[in-house]
Amino acid sequence: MSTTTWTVTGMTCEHCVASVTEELSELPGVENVAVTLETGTVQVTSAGPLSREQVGAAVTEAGYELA
Ligand SMILES: [Cu+2]
Repeated sequence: MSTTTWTVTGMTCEHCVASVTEELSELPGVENVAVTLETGTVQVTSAGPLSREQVGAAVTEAGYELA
């Protein structure tokens, strides 16, 4: 199990949180996604480590950017 905290720029409301959570949840092995809107951070727990490219692509897909 691997847990990594990423910083995402551009999230402003619960809709943003839902979009990012949905896209990140689709990555292989992801078991939990916890977004903290106040700090713009996303904690992703997955079966194995995820690359910055994978996470970045999912965040971009949602319409935001990895810091
Ligand atoms: Cu929003």
